[in-house]
Amino acid sequence: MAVIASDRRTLVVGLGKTGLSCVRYLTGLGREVAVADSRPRPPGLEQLQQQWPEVEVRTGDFEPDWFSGFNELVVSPGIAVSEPAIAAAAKRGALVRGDIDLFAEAADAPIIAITGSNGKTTVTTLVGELALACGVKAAVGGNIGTPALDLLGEKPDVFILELSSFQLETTHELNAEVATVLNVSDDHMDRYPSKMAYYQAKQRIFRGARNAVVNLDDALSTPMARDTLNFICYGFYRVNPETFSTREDDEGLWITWGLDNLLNTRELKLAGLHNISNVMAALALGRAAGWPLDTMARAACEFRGLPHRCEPVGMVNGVEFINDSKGTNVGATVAALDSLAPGCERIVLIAGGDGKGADFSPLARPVAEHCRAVVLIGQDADRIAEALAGAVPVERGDSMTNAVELAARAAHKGDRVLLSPACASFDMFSGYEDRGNRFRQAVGGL
Ligand code: UMA
Ligand code: ADP
Repeated sequence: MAVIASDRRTLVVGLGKTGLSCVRYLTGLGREVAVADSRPRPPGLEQLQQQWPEVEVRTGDFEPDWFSGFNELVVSPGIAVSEPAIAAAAKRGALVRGDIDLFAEAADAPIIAITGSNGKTTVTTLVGELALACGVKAAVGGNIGTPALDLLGEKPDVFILELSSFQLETTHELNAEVATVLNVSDDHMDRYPSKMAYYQAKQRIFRGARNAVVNLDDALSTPMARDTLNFICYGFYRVNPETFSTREDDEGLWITWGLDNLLNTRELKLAGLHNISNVMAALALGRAAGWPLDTMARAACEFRGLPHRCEPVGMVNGVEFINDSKGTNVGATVAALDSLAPGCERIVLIAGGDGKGADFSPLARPVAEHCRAVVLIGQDADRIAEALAGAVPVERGDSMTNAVELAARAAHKGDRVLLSPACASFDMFSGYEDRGNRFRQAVGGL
């Protein structure tokens, strides 16, 4: 590749997966880059020093003076742009952007972009499966795992991106073929000054988009600026032309497209109403991309879902244990409780961890309606107990093993024990997978 002379010095802020992908991409274009990370030994440091020894790296506290020597900052999602050194550079006129902004500039295939407080990974993975079934070569990445810039080399027919509010904050113009905000409920309130700021970050996904997929059951999913956007809508019990919806008859609940039944939800391997909503969203995204409906419907029925998301992990003494460790905010746990209650007597909920500043009060209604008892773990156990206001008996677990034992003791035959923490896991575990795996192990040990 020809080296392009650069008139810009770029500082890559953050050296996680995203930072490395930015260095790889920018140095590949012949651009001069340096790296800053506030952690003393950030992940990827050794790889950076081996592969790009010429790239200057500074670790530890951000130095505003050093930052001011750059006219472009590419900031990783784990770092808020309100960080004083970044805010000062922006004030001075530096361009502050993220990896998705770089990606959008370079992408040479249509982008399907998915955000939302919950269901992003499920819908992104499912849209990838639909593409495969339709014979479309798709590159799937973003918040789901592979940094977007690392997808460019795949030369796909379509990019399918899961995007977080953090990634969207630093994206100026995504220009997606189709974009969606699946739903909005509180999350990351430790990072945003207000709910509005979080909501506005999500709305940036529609910038420059051609089509929007809109969830009629969540008003906050509608694009604020809609002039040039074509809408494809979905929602429960709203049968209408150009809409994915549901209708019930003696054969059960159908997903419809326009006035026609498309698939019977009994054929789905995914469980729960929230997953029917996810399937409608995925079909609508595929429809906007021009993929055939019947092939998509067949592929949706084959999709088994992902681990740690309402995943059955065992049956002990007539009690079913369900791992929803990825339920890391209040909205996810409300959805899990409402979705799983119809299939059992009562639920014993295990919840708690780091609530990221959330308001737990929306848990009170589904807990009172569906739960026999609640076992709380982690740093925000007291705040959750307060929000539940004595609706059902509450116990404290001091480890996952202890919590599972307490929950098993409280449960009756025909109940479900559900781990759906409504919180991040980092106060007790290395991540949601670790938390879910320990739950599974504890169930195995009963
Ligand atoms: N950090 C510092 N100082 C720094 C840089 C980072 O303390 O200078 C910390 C951050 O606060 C964070 C951690 O390091 O706790 C990782 O941040 P990062 O930006 O380096 O993360 P990456 O390794 O680049 O991974 C990111 C996404 N991580 C975050 O948004 C925190 C990954 O999503 C994503 O898969 C990856 O880019 C590829 O696109 C993970 C995530 O937790 C799964 N996302 C959040 C969520 O889903 O709720 C938004
Ligand atoms: P994300 O990537 O947005 O975190 P996931 O697909 O990983 O979403 O699902 C995370 C959790 O959110 C699941 O454990 C499930 O309980 C819940 N969930 C999934 N889809 C939805 C939805 N459409 N509405 C509400 N909650 C959902």
